[in-house]
Amino acid sequence: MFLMQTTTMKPIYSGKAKDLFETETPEVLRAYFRDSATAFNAQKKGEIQNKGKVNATMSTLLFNLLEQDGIKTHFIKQIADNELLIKRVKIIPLEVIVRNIAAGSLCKRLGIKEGKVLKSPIVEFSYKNDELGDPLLTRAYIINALEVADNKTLDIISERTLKINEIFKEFFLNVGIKVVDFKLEYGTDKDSNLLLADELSPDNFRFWDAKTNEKLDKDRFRQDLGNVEGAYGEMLKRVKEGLKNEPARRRTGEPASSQSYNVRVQILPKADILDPQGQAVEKALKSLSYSEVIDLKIGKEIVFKLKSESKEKAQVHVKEMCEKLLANPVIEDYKIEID
Ligand code: ADP
Ligand code: AIR
Ligand code: ASP
Repeated sequence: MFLMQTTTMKPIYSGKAKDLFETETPEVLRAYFRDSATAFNAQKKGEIQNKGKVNATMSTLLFNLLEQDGIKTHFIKQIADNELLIKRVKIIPLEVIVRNIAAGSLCKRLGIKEGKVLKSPIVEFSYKNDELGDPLLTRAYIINALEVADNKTLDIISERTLKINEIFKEFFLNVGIKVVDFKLEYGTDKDSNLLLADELSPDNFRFWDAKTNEKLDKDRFRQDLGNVEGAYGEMLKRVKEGLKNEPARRRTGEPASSQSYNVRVQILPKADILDPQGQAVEKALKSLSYSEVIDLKIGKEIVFKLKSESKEKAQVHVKEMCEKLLANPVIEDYKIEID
């Protein structure tokens, strides 16, 4: 029904990365993804070759993935390399951000080191307003000052965003990628249905390689890290690879090719932390004339088996376990061995 769209040439909206056009059908828009890139609320501008095509294609694949899991989105169809047909919505002017690992503005705001695994995923809301620098909002600001959503809508958005986060965390870990954080936009269609809108791409996600922590997203552009195009291309490749395993996982309801790994976690007090037990043993050894013993530390070793789809996924999960429970990262170092 939407295949024969003739479209107007003048965009009804031209944003920092996309142009929106009307079509013959009032409730359908055409989104054209450009190669232009901005950062820091358009203070930094540039081009990322092939970005439009990569972002339109990745959005298509990821919106489809979410739809299969029952998430309602604005996506209709990819009609060209750079172009999608989408359902027109009234965008709620909120940037809905979910974070699994500390990075970006959270680190700046709280002085936390980049890379800290958060105790549990955080959902936060910013005002989608470039002139004001997309300020962080409280619920009261949204409900009583801006009046752009009520409490119930925010509950639904938060719950849906966390579900999307779980889908993406699992999907990307299977292809060796950690989902650090991402930004979503929601809107309502003419029948007041709440739909996930905008795009799903390295422009609005932070993706790190699970093994090397290499950044594979727009931070390469923001921080002048080089090889921006390569990173975007690599992410599209991983998404395609992940989708090859998807049907099998969905049929069985089991994680794809789950296997068992032997895990060994060694925990020791940090170098500058007092270790009275270690000191006592060192002293005792010295009194037995083993004077060559220095810097003795006493720690613990935890061993277990772990079912996981991949070694990378196991590595990430065990690290999370260490940060949350097995070790005290303030005073203890840990070493993980998996085979
Ligand atoms: P920005 O406006 O932040 O510069 P873009 O260049 O990506 O961003 O422009 C796309 C615009 O389209 C965004 O403002 C986004 O909120 C809006 N948008 C996304 N999906 C829809 C939709 N289904 N209907 C209407 N507007 C949408
Ligand atoms: N984001 C926020 N505004 C625009 C975008 N794309 C995304 C970033 C990052 C997440 O939201 O790409 O994935 C959190 O951004 P920040 O800057 O708040 O840390
Ligand atoms: N907010 C987006 C970013 O930081 C775009 C922009 O700031 O211009 O990537």
